[in-house]
Amino acid sequence: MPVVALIGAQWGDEGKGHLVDLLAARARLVIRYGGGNNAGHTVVNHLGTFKLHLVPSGIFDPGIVNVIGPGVVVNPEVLIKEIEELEARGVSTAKLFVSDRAHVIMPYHIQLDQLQEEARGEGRIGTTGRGIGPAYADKMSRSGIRMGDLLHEETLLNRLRTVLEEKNRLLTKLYNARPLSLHDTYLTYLEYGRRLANHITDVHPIIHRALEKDLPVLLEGAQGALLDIDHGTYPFVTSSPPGAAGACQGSGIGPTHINSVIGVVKAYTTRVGEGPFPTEVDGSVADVLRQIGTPWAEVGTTTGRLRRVGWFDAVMARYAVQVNGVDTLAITKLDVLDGLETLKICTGYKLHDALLEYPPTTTALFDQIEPVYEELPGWSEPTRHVRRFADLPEAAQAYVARICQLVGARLGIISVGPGRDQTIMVA
Ligand code: 2SA
Ligand code: MG
Repeated sequence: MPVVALIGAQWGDEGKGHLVDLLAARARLVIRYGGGNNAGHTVVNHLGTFKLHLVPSGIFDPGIVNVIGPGVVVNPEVLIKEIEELEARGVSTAKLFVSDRAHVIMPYHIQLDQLQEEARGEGRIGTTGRGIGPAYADKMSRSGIRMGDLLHEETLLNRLRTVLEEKNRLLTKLYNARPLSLHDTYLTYLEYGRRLANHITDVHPIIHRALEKDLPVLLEGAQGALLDIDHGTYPFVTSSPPGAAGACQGSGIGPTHINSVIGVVKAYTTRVGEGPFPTEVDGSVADVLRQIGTPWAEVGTTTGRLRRVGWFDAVMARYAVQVNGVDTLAITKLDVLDGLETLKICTGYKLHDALLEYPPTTTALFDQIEPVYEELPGWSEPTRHVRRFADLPEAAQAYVARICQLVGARLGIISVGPGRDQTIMVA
């Protein structure tokens, strides 16, 4: 494993955290490159169950350097809590580094995220309300505050003075909300800077040296390719590029360094928040897919929202594979399908008389399409305990093989449960 990007190839929640935890064992450097605490990775290992929002999943291995890259937006309060919790449970964060170039999620970003969602009414995106969109918008419009700024009193004060004036005008005039105090905000964020001072640094030399030495590097994706700001189901997307290109940009690693892109897909499909979802189902199949009552029920790690569920959509997944140059597929949660009599895979969309091979580019068109399904036989035997591909029920082998054929990537990993060992390494 030289340099591997592990990305979600659906709408997030594909079970990336579980795989990163597994693959991190082979890495020496794990980098989170995008998103913020809208991500929530559940990791179950020998130390227990952890829900990480910002800290890379390589943190459990003391031999691994973990980096929060320049492309991440960081809520320092959340990061501090996460570090304290890890330390309290015996996990060292001594080798956790946060890019001084990463942008800070400020209180007004969170406020604006929520106010904008309210203002959108019926057209709301269903954001996680964590300030992600406004923080990225400020970065792009060059009004952002960066993690490095928290370490310099004067820089922080000057930056805040300019930015807060504008934000307070927006909050009070447009949304009738209360203005933020320069003094309090300054002191709070200066204190965050002090608490994180040992972690905030220029991460470029760390990353560059690892590449020079050919050390195995894992780029840990958050969210999913279909939530991509450019290639996703806009406007029902997140405000960053969560895919392979984002892995390069958000870490500062050039594309020629990336040796493999692993796309993670669930054996079915889920989505939280609003937006198109052609293969969505309800009723008894949805109940099976949601796994309510189990610790791994389809409930968002970050917001606790019930996830929408549906059949595997090979049109969307193939598109994600193409856009991101995914060469290897990791198929998670195959065990959830145990016991279903027949399984459906969406192989195309019907739009009036035409058959589409690619996803539509607008929400209006998504409303008019009908998924075309292929039906495959299910299996009744439980797969939780299977550790070798050949030991899977034949129908399960055929199901995953068909997925790979349809999306155009080779099969690498199958997971059949939340535990680290509930994994089938195919190649
Ligand atoms: P935002 O808050 O601006 O990013 O919301 C915009 C849309 O993006 C969706 N969104 C997500 N959907 C699924 N999973 C997410 N995070 C995972 C989690 C972590 C992961 O478990 O929480 O898989 O990496 C995530 N984050 C954002 C959101 O629902 C809106 O539709
Ligand atoms: Mg998740």
